[in-house]
Amino acid sequence: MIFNSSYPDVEIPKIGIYQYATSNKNKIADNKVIFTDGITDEKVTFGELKRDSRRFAAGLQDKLGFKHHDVLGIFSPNHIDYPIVVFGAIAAGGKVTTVNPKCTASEFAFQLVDSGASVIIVHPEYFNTAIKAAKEARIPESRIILLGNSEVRGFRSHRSLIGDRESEPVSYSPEEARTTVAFICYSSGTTGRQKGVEITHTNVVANLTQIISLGSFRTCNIFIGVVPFFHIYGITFVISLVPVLVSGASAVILSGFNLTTFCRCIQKYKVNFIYAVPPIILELVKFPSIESMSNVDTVFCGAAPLSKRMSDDFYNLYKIPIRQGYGLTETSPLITISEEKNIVSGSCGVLLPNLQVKILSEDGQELGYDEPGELCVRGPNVMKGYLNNKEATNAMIDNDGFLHTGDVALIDRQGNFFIVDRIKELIKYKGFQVAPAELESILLAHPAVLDAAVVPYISKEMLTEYPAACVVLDTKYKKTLYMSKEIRKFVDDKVASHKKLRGGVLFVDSIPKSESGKILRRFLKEKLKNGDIM
Ligand code: 4UU
Repeated sequence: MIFNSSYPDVEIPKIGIYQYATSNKNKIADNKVIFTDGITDEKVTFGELKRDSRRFAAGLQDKLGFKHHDVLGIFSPNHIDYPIVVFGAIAAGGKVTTVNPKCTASEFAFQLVDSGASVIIVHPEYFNTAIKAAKEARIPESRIILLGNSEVRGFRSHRSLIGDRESEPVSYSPEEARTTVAFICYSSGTTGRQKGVEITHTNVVANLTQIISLGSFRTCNIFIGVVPFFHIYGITFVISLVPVLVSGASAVILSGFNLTTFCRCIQKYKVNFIYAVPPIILELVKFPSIESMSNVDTVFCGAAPLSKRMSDDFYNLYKIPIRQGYGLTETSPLITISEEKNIVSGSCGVLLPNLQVKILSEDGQELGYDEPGELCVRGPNVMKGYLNNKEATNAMIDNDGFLHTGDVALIDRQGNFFIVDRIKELIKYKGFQVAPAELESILLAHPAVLDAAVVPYISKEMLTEYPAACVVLDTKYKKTLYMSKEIRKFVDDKVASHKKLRGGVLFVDSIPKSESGKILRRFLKEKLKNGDIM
């Protein structure tokens, strides 16, 4: 059966992201502060966001020849100027590819080349990596721009591009909004390596309209934005769209999570709405800080599984129920959300309006209520496709327009969704994606490794998954702790921090595979539970 949202469909404005975000339906004053840097207390008002993003768009056009459909890559932790850069590129009619600042130079270069980026905006701290990546991606150094004020070795800052001219933001017809790509985010989807997810203007506008239509954000006025802006969670939620759209809202921005700073900011800025991922919830449970949470009425958690037990422990301590959201980069991002007045512990909520879902059994039959199966979803927030990869797009979106999520879900008769398992290869370390295929190809390049598979080691204690390698060693080598360390170092030196083999190495005699050569990961996951991991 097909499950429909219990909410009536809402009308999705068929306009560009910039027009939607600045349409100012809520009559927000230009001098209203919408972003505050939680460390430096620097502020950006609604008027400044509009003015500086238009001026930055003009700078990109006049000084770098940035044109409609050009791609800008941003390589930075959360920063008060991040939204201005993103809105500027969008106002100029460009696309934005957001890059995890922890990426190595090669990983960054891959994303630059794959997305076709022609301009790099980099946080000064990550400048050296950007220089190397630009060289590898053959992007001239003159197109590397530093985020903020500082100018290093003659490289321009993005603020120096902000002159007096304000560019008129590019606007789109309904058809153009539907088909024009605004963001190219990277995700491995259900299988293989990272791929560029093409997210259109309508995808983003649709998802925000779907979420806002539930009225959930009515009472919330101060958000804290620690979820990374490069990730789809950060892009659509914290990068100003929600704060701007919701009357009177503002967001406190932090560049990373540190429990003490986080709690201090919540108290200082009287934050009432927290966006979190499960590891943040875990920290708040392990090291309770009841006092700092006195203004908080909403805690929102997503991007990875949160157990019922952890939700309940949190509630018992703070008396705040956790609202969950579930989604994918490929669905721009949200599919389900817990209703404000009906939060079911352990559930990731109910289906957003305008969405339809089917639950499929292993042999492709449509299932009913209370029957777990693969969740497939159709609606206006489903991505356009994977960039230059028709095959991967067709493998994920079926002929009826349903996107196959690779997650196993169960829907109860009240319409509550529960994510019970994941059948795709993807590993989520603290909400960050790790694609096993990428680590496997590195492992196979090690002279001692005959075959390898990477699977998640589930740490109940840390509430996350660690990438662990199952390795078949060449008989010339010994299965020792030394060998395991050597293999880990071999991989860890080549990848961003969240991809490191924190789950260790398990030496096995063979990698079980199906007749078609697919790694039987479930079997290896079981093996890890009892194996002698080194
Ligand atoms: C169990 O993680 C995301 C997007 C998350 C998101 C965004 C905005 C959550 C709440 C929100 O408000 O995207 P990706 O592409 O990095 O990873 C997608 C995968 C899913 O397929 C699923 O396996 O991350 C897992 N996931 C979850 N699992 C995401 N949310 C949840 C969840 N419970 N609540």
